[in-house]
Amino acid sequence: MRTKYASLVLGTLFLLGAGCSTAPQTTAPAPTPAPMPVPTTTAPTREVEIGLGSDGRLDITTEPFKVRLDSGNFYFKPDTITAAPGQPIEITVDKNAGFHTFVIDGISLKEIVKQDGVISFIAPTQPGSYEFYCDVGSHKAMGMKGALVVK
Ligand SMILES: [Cu+2]
Repeated sequence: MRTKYASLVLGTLFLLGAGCSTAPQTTAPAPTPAPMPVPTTTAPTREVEIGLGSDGRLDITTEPFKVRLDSGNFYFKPDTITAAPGQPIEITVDKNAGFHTFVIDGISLKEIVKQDGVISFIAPTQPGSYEFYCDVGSHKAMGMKGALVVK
């Protein structure tokens, strides 16, 4: 009984629908198809550092820039390190006397300087001069500072 009633309703709906189709049709614009999902590739990614070279052209640098550093009371030698934007930098501490740190605020770098230790970081992508210094006591005021020049 219940099934019969349901089929009757469906039949009525069908008839109503058929009736509608005989009415003059308005040409509605076809709905725009949904954009196809772009398949994600699972190709292995390789990280590269990208910056603008001094000539303004795209410069891709992957080789770390190696620096040998002397850290003493109270100096860093050299006191200027020049690197390309986004270039990996690898500082090997050749000599260290006393307890010192190597800090660059602009990139939140703070490392304890150790004899024969390596300080690795990525140069900022924004060209400019970034101060590096030792934040122990008044070492910075006594001369333990320098500049990382990114250009
Ligand atoms: Cu120091």
